[in-house]
Amino acid sequence: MRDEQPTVDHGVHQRRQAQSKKTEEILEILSSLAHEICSQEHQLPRRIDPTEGLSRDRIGVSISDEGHELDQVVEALRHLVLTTPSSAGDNFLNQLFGGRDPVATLAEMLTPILNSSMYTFKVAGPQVLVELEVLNRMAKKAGYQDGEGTFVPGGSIANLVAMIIARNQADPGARDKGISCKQLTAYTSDQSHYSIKKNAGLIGIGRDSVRTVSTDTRGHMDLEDLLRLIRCDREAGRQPFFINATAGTTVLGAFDPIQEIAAVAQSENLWMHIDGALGAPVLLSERHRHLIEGSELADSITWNAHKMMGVPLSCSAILLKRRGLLSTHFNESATYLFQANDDEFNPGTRSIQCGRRNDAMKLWVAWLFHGDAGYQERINRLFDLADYAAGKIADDPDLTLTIHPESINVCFEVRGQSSAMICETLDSQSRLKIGFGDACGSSAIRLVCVNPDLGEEDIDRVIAEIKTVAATL
Ligand code: ABU
Repeated sequence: MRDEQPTVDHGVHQRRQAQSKKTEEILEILSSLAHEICSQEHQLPRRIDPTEGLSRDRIGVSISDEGHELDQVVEALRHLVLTTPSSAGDNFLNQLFGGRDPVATLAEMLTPILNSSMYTFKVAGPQVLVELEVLNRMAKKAGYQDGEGTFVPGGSIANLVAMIIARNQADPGARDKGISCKQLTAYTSDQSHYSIKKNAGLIGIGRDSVRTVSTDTRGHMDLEDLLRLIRCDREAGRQPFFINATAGTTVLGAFDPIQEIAAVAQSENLWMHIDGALGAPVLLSERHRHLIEGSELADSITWNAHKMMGVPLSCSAILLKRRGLLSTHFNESATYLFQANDDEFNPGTRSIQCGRRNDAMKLWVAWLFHGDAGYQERINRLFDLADYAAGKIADDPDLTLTIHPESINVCFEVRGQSSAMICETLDSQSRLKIGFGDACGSSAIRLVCVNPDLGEEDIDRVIAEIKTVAATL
């Protein structure tokens, strides 16, 4: 509750009343549009041709010098949102996120109303404490007893933060003077996310300084190949500095052998990072935690709560085992900004960004509501759904299961048919959004079981739709 306000003069009072009326009107529109979106989200909208652009014909108005009346703008907005695919519907299986957690969504909808920036306690108040609480909880779950973390705009940036710190630790002058070790080299598997290579270009070591380690038939990093590449690079005078292990690869959902990779990182004195953008939340499941056993041995871990934990995008954290590294590598002096409070409560001193939206409140509220137990149940349910889908596919003579899924991504092919063509046709006919990827040497449909609100009957329906469309090609 707010403390009693001082009395205000008549003009100020009238202005505040007018502002409050406008806000009320906007909140009513928000509620009405949100209801409309939710009531229609299980039906994918007709796919539009992007080359047609946002024509006045389609939207009703265009951006102009003069602007438009609010009711015209609201009508344009209504048209836009109702022709936008919702990722919460039961025909959306295209990404590593999907569905809607209503409690997390409630907090997310309040986030822009507060419109905090998470750099200082002065501006964000108790939101800073909320952020510290969820980051500490995630770090503890990863096995970091004195860890730290920060929220970032997505898994790619979380991996970037890890690579920057690893580079600076390997080449201590890099932050102030630029890179002096010219041949810093990173290692990641051929199944890992593209951000590792992209980030190598961003941190000044060059994309060609990333070694692609081969994988076994289940998509796990091959340790012998990892050791061979490190040795070759050392013999060639390069300086290995970073190994990325993936916990939940993008296509197969495979988990690299964390403990074994950690042993290599330790013996070779390399930074070990875990890209757990997809898979880190298995830490919350007793049944599946073994997949990431040894996480406490890694120096850093990426954890996206907007995937398996179902929090609205984006909700990505980078966690560090050693407290203090974020400040060492990201703090800058800014007397116009950091004016009060201990830096512990000014997260901007530990962040790659300056202005930063609040991604913590929605996770905090969801975690308050579900507890560890609710998340365990959710994660177990996702794995069970994937297991069910894999069983149906394996038993179907028209389908080929790529491998039995290690987590929630089920990859398969329709015999004799192009996975790309099937996915494109399903999308063009607004039946299903589902993607495909290179899996164990061929192109497979990737069914991601990330929405716990789907039932077994939805999996049956999705497989039937895929087969129906495949039969028409
Ligand atoms: N950032 C994950 C890659 C996108 C996806 O496959 O959902």
